[in-house]
This record gives sequence, C-alpha cells and structure tokens, in this order.
Amino acid sequence: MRIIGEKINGTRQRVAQAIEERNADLIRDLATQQAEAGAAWLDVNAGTHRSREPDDLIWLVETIQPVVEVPLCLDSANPQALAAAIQVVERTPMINSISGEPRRLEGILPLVAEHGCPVIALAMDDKGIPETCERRMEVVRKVMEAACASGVPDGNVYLDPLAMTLAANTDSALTTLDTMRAIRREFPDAHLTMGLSNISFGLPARSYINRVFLTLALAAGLDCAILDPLDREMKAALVAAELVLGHDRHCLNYTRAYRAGLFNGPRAKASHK
Ligand code: THG
Repeated sequence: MRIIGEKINGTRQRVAQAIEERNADLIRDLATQQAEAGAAWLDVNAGTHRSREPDDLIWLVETIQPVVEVPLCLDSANPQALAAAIQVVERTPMINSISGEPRRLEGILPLVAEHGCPVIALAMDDKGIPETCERRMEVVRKVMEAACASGVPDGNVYLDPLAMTLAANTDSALTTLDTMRAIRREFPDAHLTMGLSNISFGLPARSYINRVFLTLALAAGLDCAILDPLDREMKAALVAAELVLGHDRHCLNYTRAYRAGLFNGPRAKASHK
C-alpha cells in the first residue's frame, strides 16, 4: 500500500493562507512531516483561484522540492496549471487527475504521455459521477482506451472509483467497493487509489468510518490511498488490515509498527475528518 500525503491542499484554510502569504515554512513543515511518516508522494493542490493557480502551483513545487526526496502528486483539473508545474518539477510527478471529461483527456493525457508520469483517473465524466458500478465502469473503459491510445501503459494509471458521502446515499460505499472489484478483474495491471475521507462527509466521528472503509477497500484491492500520513489511528488500521489480508510476510511490518509505538503512545489528535 502506498500513501499519497494529502495535507498540502489549498482548500484547507491554513494552507490557503500560507499560499497567499507565501509562507514557505508552513508548507515545508507539512512536506517533511509527511515524507518522514512514509508518504510515497505528496499531493500538491493550490486551491481554487483559477487565474492564480499556475503561479501558486509553481510556488508550491519550488518551495517543497528542496526539502524532500519524495515525488509530488500535482492535484489540479487545469491543464495549464499542470503544464506550468511540470516545467519546474525535478522528479517525475504523479498527475491528479484525468477523467472521462474530454477537456481533461485532451489537455492532460499528452502531458502524462510525454513525461512518463503515473496518473490518477477518476471514474467520472462531464455528466458527473455515475450512480451505478456499471456506468462508472463505462467511464473507466473509455479513459483506459484513451490512455492506451496515447501510449500510457495500464501500470501507470491509478484508477479512482470515487467515494461519495454515506450521508447522502447509504449504498455509496458498496458501489465504490463493487467498482474496485470490477476494475481489478478487467484491468489487473492498473492501480487503485482513492481519497478516503469523502465517504464520511457530514457525519459525526468520521475517523471510525474512514478506518473501516479503508479496511474494506484494501480487501477490494486498493493499493494506494490519498490520506493524512500523520493520522496514527489510520496508520494502525492500515498495518493491521495488511497483516490480516496476507500482505505482511512474517508479520514484519506489524511487529515493527508495534515496537515503534504505533498502537499506543501519544494519540493522534482525534481527527473527525
Ligand atoms: N481523489 C483524488 N484526489 C483528491 C481527492 C479524491 N484530492 C483532494 C481530496 N480528494 C483528497 N485530499 C484531501 C485533503 C485534505 C483533506 C481531505 C482530503 C482534509 N479535510 C479535513 C476536512 O474536510 O474536515 C480538514 C480540512 C482542514 O484541515 O482545513 O484535511 O478523492 N484523486
């Protein structure tokens, strides 16, 4: 399981303010903390100010990459912002994301192919997020065809089946898990990733829901997740689930995490995300 650290996101108030004030220290702290906690990529999202997004994303990349070795995951729907950021990035980044929307396929896939980037592909298109597993798979097939036609190998695609809040539809997690299993069957070489916390939006005690959902998603084949690597309770759930699912030979990671104090020690601040 590989983790994309989610904390450098301009939709978070503290991060938006740091971007606005060009507060490099705050951003660099978030970068080093997440890298030390084992993130394989750091998600970098400059927020929603469309006209400023290219400049803000470039500033974030140039601020972060001198202090960490891990590659970045450039999180934007805007082809211009992604193209600008790719010019200043030193290590091949992941691109977050394409989808079935023609504008994103046409604007972003050529960049992905040219730079050999891993890319996240959302199971949605210009009509939104399909209600059913079958219709999400139609979008997935279309995106995989487009990726293949552009010369992007399946192994560089991280499919995101998308999780909607249970508060609006209590079948939402089931649809997402079914979509994951269908993707695993049809595209065995592609990866599966997801932002977990959407599943609990609007509900109390979100961290419990998020942890159970992570566990079920791992059983359905999730091999990469966008989450807060500093959330110890999430990490503990992850390590235990991987052991139970037979992904931890000789229980090495589990016992190592135990010895490092992951299951006791100071608790993560109760995170109700
Ligand atoms: N799929 C893909 N990319 C994504 C998402 C996804 N990128 C953005 C998002 N979803 C995942 N990233 C985050 C980043 C931060 C938080 C949640 C998801 C977060 N939220 C808290 C909350 O909502 O309460 C706290 C906000 C704050 O601290 O201000 O921290 O699904 N491909």
